[in-house]
Amino acid sequence: MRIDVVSIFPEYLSALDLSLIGKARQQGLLELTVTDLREFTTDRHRTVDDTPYGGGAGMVMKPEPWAAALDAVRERGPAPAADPGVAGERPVLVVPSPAGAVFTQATARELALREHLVFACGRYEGIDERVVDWSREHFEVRPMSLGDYVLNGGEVAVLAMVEAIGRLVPGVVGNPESLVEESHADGLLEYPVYTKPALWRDRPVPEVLLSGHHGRIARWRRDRQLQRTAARRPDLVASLDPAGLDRADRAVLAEAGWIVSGARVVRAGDDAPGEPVA
Ligand code: 6GU
Repeated sequence: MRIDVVSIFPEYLSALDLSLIGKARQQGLLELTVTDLREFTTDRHRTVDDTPYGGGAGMVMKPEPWAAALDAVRERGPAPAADPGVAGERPVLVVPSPAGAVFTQATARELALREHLVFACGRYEGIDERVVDWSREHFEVRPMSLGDYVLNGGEVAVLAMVEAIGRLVPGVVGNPESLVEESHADGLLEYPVYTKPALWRDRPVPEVLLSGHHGRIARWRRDRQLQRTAARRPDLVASLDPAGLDRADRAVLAEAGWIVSGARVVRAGDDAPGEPVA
């Protein structure tokens, strides 16, 4: 996979030299290039922003440097792959913005399958919208947000997105099994984990985990996932597919105040008995 990041603060992205992602780059699993947007300015002051048409606070990123930078990145992109499944596919242009669609584990899984990802880090009030429109001629454009809060620019969001995507690229995470049992893998939060010592500051590790009984351990972990998700992320519980819930799952959810009604999981009391049952 090839990843390009365009930013006026390339040093921000130096964290991608470290840890798992840094190692994947050294191993050639990920090819990552950070490009300084100011290299594509033409004036003496290397200007990347200007005042907004229509007035208002803040500055807007000018279109010309962005177009030149994105042209350069596109030309440096991977040659059409030998695999007919990816040959000829357009690069993805991720535009980090609090006004984007929310970036989820499903987004990370989807983007991990792509050949070439380009991240356009905006600063100030954002990039002139015409850059985004024009980019659709050459890229699959994906405005993406980390969540409902505002950062000063896209760089920190790109660090998060590249890490979430990069670890799903085959070979980047040493033991692929660790990707199966983690938070969001199956729409639930991860179960709590423990290590030695078995007794620490008067607190024992839950006994079942020392039992060696794999079936009971799996059930205990599943129960904790369901309880934790119900307590912390009711939005995720409401998105569960009842087809994936066995009797024991349903009992745990009922204890937490959630019942299966037709094809949905709903808060007990919110079920609509008049509705047709799927
Ligand atoms: Cl992707 N960018 C910015 N600037 N702020 C954000 C964000 C992205 N996601 C949440 N807040």
